[in-house]
Amino acid sequence: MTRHNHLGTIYLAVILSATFTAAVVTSSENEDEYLTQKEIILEKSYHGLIRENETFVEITPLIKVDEEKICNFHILKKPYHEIPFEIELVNNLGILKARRTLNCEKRKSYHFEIVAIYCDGTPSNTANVHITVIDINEYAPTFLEPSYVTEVDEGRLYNEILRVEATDKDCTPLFGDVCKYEILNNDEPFAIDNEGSIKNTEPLSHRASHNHILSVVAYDCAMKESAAIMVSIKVRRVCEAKFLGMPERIDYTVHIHTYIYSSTQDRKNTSAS
Ligand SMILES: [Ca+2]
Ligand SMILES: [Ca+2]
Repeated sequence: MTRHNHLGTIYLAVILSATFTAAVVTSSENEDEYLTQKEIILEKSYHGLIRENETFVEITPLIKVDEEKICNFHILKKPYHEIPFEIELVNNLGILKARRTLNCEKRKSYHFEIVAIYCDGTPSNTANVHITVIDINEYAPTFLEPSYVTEVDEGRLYNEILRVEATDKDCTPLFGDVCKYEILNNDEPFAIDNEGSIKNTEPLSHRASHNHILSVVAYDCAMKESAAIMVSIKVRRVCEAKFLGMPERIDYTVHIHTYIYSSTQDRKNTSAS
């Protein structure tokens, strides 16, 4: 082998080696790029809001994908976890919908995972989805009792005659807490506070009215009104003799005692004599 030929062989080997190395580097870069692309298909997590009477989920941020690469979505289901949602690909967006109307009184939020499916069938990275069910005011308050009856003495001012109570089935404080009670009769001497406590605003008279019948309603904090219930307040007559009678009875007992005592003494004296 001449010296020239030997140099030529070395030169060829160097070129081949460089080409091979370049090819390996390019292939590895492509793979990295492919993996990176896979990883950024979905965000780490998405937050959804859905109103109780609707099925469309308003999602933030939007689940944006490239329809040339992505052909579908899947919700990853866990055993025994009901996920009443479905997701479909529409115009490069993942659209989440509830399969039925939801009820925040039963469940206020849902959490599950989704993946995008590449057109070759392989899945993308997974993303968390948190969905909150927004309350709507579908319930009016209802009273614990269908009606209330009580009795009071005439001539007295009470701090509280009785307390009525209503509850509301909605799941948020605005729609589900009872904020106010009201007596609908304008001409009755009673007041009710926001806790449902009823008192009289002037002493009652049995002679003027034996029984006051009030119509009472409750409101939730968004002022949705309940059906009215009846509160019946009977006025007990307070007999004046009741108070005057007490000392008389004591006197009477003392007299009897004195009578018995003196009779016994008399009998003793008689038998002794
Ligand atoms: Ca509700
Ligand atoms: Ca309500």
